[in-house]
Amino acid sequence: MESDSSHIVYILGTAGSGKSALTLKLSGLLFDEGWRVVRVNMDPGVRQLPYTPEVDVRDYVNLEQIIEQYGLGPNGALIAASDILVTKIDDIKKEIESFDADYIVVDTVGQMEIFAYRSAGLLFVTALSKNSVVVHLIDALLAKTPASFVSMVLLGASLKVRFPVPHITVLSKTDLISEEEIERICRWNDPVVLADALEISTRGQQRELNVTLLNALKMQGYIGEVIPVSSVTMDGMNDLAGGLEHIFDSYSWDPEESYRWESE
Ligand SMILES: Nc1nc2c(ncn2[C@@H]2O[C@H](COP(=O)(O)OP(=O)(O)OP(=O)(O)O)[C@@H](O)[C@H]2O)c(=O)[nH]1
Ligand SMILES: [Mg+2]
Repeated sequence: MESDSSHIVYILGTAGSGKSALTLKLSGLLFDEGWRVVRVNMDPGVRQLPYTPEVDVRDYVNLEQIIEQYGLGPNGALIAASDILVTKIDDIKKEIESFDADYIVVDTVGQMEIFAYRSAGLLFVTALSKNSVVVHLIDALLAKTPASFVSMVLLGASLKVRFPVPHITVLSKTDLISEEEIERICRWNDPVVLADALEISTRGQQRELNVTLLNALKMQGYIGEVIPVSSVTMDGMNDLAGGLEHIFDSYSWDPEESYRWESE
């Protein structure tokens, strides 16, 4: 792995999909492997975290104060906070860089759309490092049927459109479902298997829409490997760390072309 720049791992996923727990466990594993790791909390509204972040956006923006000052509700305040954070990117970047870490694991805000679809998230990804990977968590409990799996893959595709960096898809919280269910969901990365499953489990307009979407996702290469991971049992955590290392080892950066990743 190159040592001249840090590798940034953005953990994204729907609310409660296990982002913070994965931040704790993945960074712990990377640390045990001998890497210098920094954990960044990007959620200005979080009250409790399962880890103590080395860099914390709550040091840069005070959500309670924003709520009081502007009379905003919690979501409006989060949006305002993310806009304020944009003005502090340089300071946050400096703080992160001061650790001279190999890996920077970024735990993003619970309301995924705030990081994913507002300008702040993209500005951070662009500003922080050339070597970035998005880890998209699909909550195992939300992906048990073929149609719900397609919905989650679509969400992942919209993240790929938004963040032109390599992505890894993780099926999170796998300890909450059976081995058979894990295997079945992971096999759906084969569009033929998924199409068969949709054929059986959906009907009418829902089936038509799902199959059309599936074909589009397949054509664009948006359906790929899913790594099953549990932050409770640590099952799959080594596979995730290995997947990250593999991507970072073959990462190439061309400032002329924005982000680009050349696979081997
Ligand atoms: N069984 C099980 N529970 C998990 C796992 N990962 C997280 N959890 C639990 O799921 C809940 C949400 O986990 P978090 O890590 O806070 O999820 P999050 O995506 O950071 O949540 P928000 O930031 O609020 O969106 C907590 O009660 C965790 O203990 C897992 O792998 N297995
Ligand atoms: Mg969280």
